[in-house]
Amino acid sequence: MKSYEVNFDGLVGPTHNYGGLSYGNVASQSNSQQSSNPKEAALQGLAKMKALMEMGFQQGVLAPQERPDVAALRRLGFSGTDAQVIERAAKEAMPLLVASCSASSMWVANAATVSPSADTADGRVHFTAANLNCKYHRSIEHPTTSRVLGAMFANQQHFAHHAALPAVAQFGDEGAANHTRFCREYGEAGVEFFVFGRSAFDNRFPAPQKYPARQTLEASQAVARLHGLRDEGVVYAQQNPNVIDQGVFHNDVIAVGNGEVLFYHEDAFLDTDSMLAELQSKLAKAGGNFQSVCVPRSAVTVDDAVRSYLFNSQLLSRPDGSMLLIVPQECQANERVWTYLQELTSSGGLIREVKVFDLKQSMQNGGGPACLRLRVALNETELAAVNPGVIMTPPLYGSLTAWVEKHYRDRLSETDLADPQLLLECRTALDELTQILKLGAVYPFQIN
Ligand code: SUG
Repeated sequence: MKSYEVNFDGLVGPTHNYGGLSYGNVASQSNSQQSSNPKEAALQGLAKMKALMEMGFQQGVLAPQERPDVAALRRLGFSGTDAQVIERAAKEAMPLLVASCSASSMWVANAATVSPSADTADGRVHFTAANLNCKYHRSIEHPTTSRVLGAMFANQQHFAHHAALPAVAQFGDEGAANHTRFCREYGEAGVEFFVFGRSAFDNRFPAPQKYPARQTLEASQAVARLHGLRDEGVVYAQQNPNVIDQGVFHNDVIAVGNGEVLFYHEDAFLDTDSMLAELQSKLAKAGGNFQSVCVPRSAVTVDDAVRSYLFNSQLLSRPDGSMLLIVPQECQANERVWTYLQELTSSGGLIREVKVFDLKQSMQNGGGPACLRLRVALNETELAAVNPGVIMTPPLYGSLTAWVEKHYRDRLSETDLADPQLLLECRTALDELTQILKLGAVYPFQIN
């Protein structure tokens, strides 16, 4: 049976703004308080989805969340009508209003960890929503993420959904941003590669000194258990704590994998040699031939990687077996990175082509091409069981761009977040979106 990797991209929500909310994420911190352009952000994301669809890849779309999150503000003690809740939060605790307005759910690589049916004990595709517990503005995403994923992958014969892990730092889980899967074919059993930043219970693992390590080993292990993965199909590796301290807040800022290939920076991991040997031997048992492409620090520094997002790229398999790398424009702007990419694609290796996308609106918050997509490997039967409303087609692209043009502002600054009109605009837009994507009622304002 045919199988595919389907990329579900996060649609940027109408409150996209630069809140400076993510300590440890260099772009988020350095662009704090700049005014944003939500319309441009959403259109840039849609242009990437359209381009991949036109190149023949399976492409889907994941809906944004309801923001401002009035229910979250109520849990923090703000009361009255919805407009009063926003007004009081703006007056008494602006940082909490900013957090409750973040459009951060666009970075759907953090929505969940997904294991394809070929890897799991019960032969279903498993999803665990990420608790994103390291940052308040992201920790409020998972209840709606679960409802949206449930509406997209509703068929219980093929899809199993797990609630987010316990909401404590010991089980900090950032989803697929720290998870890669190696395989010969998407429909065959593979090796799931979980990368963690620290251990919550075992102090033999070194932790970063400056910035938080968001993913724990214990969270990754819990996800592997929930999904029913076999020990022979799992490899755990620790991120180098020094690169976390240089702004590598997720492993997908320093490494990307696809098929049998891992593309990574020399400084990305601790114990790289034993990790590569384990990946090689476990993939060999699954019938695959593991290959790695190491980018040396002499060619590209960690700082170059963090600024250009070279590794936050999408590594895609083409029908002839070769691979294509989807990178953000910032890679072209960095001379060392661009030179490296020219050499890589002309070296006769597997990665033959680079395509550049303008994702500046998202990039300024630390979200590149890979952050914006959640990969779900599906066989033909499973793909047919996905809610067809969320699969990208030329008419859906047309409807979504018209929807963005109609509802989104082209400028948003912090003071605009306090405007009660913004809440009404967002709810009107999202109500229409659930009809376009045929999701049913998934947002708090539609349910309560
Ligand atoms: O969690 N930025 C996100 C970026 C997530 C990128 N995802 C991956 N690497 N997979 C984060 O730090 C910034 C929001 C702000 O500052 O307004 C933010 O949440």
